[in-house]
Amino acid sequence: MKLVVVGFGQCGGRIADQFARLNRRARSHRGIEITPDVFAVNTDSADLSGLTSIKSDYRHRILIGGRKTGGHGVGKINELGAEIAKADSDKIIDAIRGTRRFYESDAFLLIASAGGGTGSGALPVMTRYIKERYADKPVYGLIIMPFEHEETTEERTIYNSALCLKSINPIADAVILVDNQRYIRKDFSIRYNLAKINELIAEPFYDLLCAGEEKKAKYIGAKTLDAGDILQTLSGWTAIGYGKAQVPAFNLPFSRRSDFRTKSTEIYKGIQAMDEAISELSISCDSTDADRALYLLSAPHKEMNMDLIKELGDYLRGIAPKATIRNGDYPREKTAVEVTLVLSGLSNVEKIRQYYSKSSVLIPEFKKRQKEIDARLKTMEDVGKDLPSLL
Ligand SMILES: Nc1nc2c(ncn2[C@@H]2O[C@H](COP(=O)(O)OP(=O)(O)OP(=O)(O)O)[C@@H](O)[C@H]2O)c(=O)[nH]1
Ligand SMILES: [Mg+2]
Repeated sequence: MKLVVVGFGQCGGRIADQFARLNRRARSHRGIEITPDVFAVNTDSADLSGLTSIKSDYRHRILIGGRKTGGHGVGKINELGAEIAKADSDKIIDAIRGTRRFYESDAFLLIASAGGGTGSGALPVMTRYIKERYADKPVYGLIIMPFEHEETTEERTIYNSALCLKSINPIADAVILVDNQRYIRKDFSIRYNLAKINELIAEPFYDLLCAGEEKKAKYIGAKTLDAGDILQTLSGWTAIGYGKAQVPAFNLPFSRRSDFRTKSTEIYKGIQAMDEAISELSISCDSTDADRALYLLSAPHKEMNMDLIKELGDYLRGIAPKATIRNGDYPREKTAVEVTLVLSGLSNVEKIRQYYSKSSVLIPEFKKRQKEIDARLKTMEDVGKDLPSLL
């Protein structure tokens, strides 16, 4: 599957940059193209300069709102981010129109943080414009939720997130949710290592996008997972996960492959990888709530067998009983059994519910505070009303 990737704001731009690196890896290791073009859009010129893998010309690193923001961002005001994106939408659409072999791409992936200003405001607006312009291609959002400490220290983060999610949901074909906080649960040392978190966020897409683009016979599985399966699965609120279980580099002699113990070890490894994919989902959600699901098994040829694929399917059926399940296998030379999992069509995501309810409380509070500020300003003005003015 081929995606045209556009990152908005600092977070979106950096993760889009990571997708550009995934594409480079796919091209050099596998001779495959997964992102025909990658763009970064920002109101902050320094953030655009900090990227390393997206092409550095102005058509790929697109500065918007130059006159309004002076190239310094919108300072967390996502209404301003949205306004600037509306005014400069032509600039972005023009750049996308220049994508190499655009007709070969299957969909758009737009990326941004929910809690910032530029990305959070621009992403829903541009989703709408891109959908209007390219009615035949789905548009997916990849939205990054803030860390917990940001939510507690800055209420605007919660409000921005609620507004961004509420605006994107009715227009995007699917919204893949990523909770920053979940990436530091296991390893607190990566808390300030955003580059590492970005790698973890993008990694599950690697095999998922490559599998259907594979051309060499030895890497084609019994059931290829192609763009059609992914397009049919992605719908509404979505979570993505990835897990792996190492297998010994030097495997058992061929003669023992049919041994039942070997087979059960393979199945155990597959289940272990699936378990990890479930517990490492990009957002906490209730799997029984999923309307659609998809899993991709990627492993060395000799670790793969139909029993394993069936076992994984049965296992997933157990945790997502209502979902239409699609699957595929992707034989690769690697030292691990890997599972990529997508749960889509989620109807009850606690995190979103919390953003919505907390923001509803915040709106009157923000209004009250603004009134108080206006009143104080007015009082101060009154005190100085008899002074002459220099203007
Ligand atoms: N995972 C991840 N999160 C990031 C990264 N950079 C920023 N964030 C998160 O994104 C949110 C801040 O949004 P930014 O993307 O910096 O904001 P912006 O879209 O550039 O908007 P303004 O700077 O306000 O104009 C916070 O929740 C950060 O934790 C990153 O590289 N990776
Ligand atoms: Mg910024």
